[in-house]
Amino acid sequence: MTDFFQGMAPIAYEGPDSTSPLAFRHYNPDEVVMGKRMEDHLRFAVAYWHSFAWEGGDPFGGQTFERPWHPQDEIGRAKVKADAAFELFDILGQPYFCWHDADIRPEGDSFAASLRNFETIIDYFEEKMSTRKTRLLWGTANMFSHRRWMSGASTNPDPDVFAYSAATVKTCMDATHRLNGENYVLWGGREGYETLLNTDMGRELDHMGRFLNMVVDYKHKIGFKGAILVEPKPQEPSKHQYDYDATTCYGFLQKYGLENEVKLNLEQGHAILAGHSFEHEIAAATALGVLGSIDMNRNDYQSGWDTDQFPNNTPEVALAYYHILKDGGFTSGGTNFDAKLRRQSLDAEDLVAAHVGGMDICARGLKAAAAMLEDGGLDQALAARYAGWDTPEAQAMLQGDLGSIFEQVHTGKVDPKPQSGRQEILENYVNRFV
Ligand code: XLS
Ligand code: NI
Ligand code: NI
Repeated sequence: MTDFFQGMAPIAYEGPDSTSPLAFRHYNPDEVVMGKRMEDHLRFAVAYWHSFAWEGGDPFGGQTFERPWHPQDEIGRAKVKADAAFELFDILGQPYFCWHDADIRPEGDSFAASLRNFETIIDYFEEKMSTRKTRLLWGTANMFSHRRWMSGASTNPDPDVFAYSAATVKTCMDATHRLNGENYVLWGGREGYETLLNTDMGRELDHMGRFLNMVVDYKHKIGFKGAILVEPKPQEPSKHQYDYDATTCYGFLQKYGLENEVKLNLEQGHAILAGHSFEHEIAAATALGVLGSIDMNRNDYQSGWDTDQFPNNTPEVALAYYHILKDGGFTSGGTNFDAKLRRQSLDAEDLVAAHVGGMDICARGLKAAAAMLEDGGLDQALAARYAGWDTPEAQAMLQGDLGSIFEQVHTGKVDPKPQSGRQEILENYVNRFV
């Protein structure tokens, strides 16, 4: 036991009228929504990097947090950090967590030394997980913070860095497999460029495609049953990242023969950076059959950065879950809070309250999404809007060619009559539920 959370009690569901700052008003794990427990729908995860590794710095100033596990350069303190992390998991009762190798272990002075530290902590996690219900949603490798990755990981012009990346991902996949992780994620923060003047884009994409094929081969070799997920983001830290957004990723996966092997981990803030909405990214991934998991957070709409704030906008979250539920809900994926405190939020209580609020917003969004689906209003509107395609003539046209279609139109058998898209009516409809 650390004294970081000062013996805080597990958070309980108290219902919408509760005025307690540390109670769930909407997240009731056992409540059944569309035939499934809320906990099993939402599959919440705490992100180790934001909640335990990040020290409160920003581009203009350093550390603001003072935690019992700082400085994070020593294995004993990495264990204290793990103790505190599992205390938070117990307080929140969320079923999952996620990590990067670099979040959980101190960097050693060689690859082998870092790996020893990593394995020590994986052992420590395994022991803690053996007495709890906490599970691993996904593991990943941090191949963007250390200076060796400054010019990319698998897309680095230096083959030695490609090799170091392959070895690193192997160790992270091994550890994820050992802890029964349900997915393995690759986010390529430095897989992109700062300037095209020094970048051979075609070669870098080929290397990235080859690398991802090696990852998939290794998954099968070790019998890892989880999903391999790529996380799109258009920029930051690189000026341009190759995994720009969902549809760009899909094109990449297709080119390298991976569209049936790899799915996407979509993040709210990354969607916004790409000039999309979160529901756009989810709808695109479901249309292409590659929805894997989500990183839930929100961006500040004024700053233009990936501010990774905890979600607090029910309508946005409701539309995201609407598309997820419509797709059948998560299988191996879940809702990872890739979200961090503001750097002035110094206290342990802030960390707990941030997750409680985020979990509640997601629960509200999920309930609203389920109510919309059960009511069926949006589905009916879609069916009505596309009803013209239900006729045999319209279906036959899809098998036809430009010439035969021309004949139909030219002889006057076809005469388009514009109809309302009913956008405001549909927006009003959604507002009844959120
Ligand atoms: C950064 C990404 C990162 C990934 C995991 O913007 O969201 O946190 O989720 O590497
Ligand atoms: Ni992010
Ligand atoms: Ni993320």
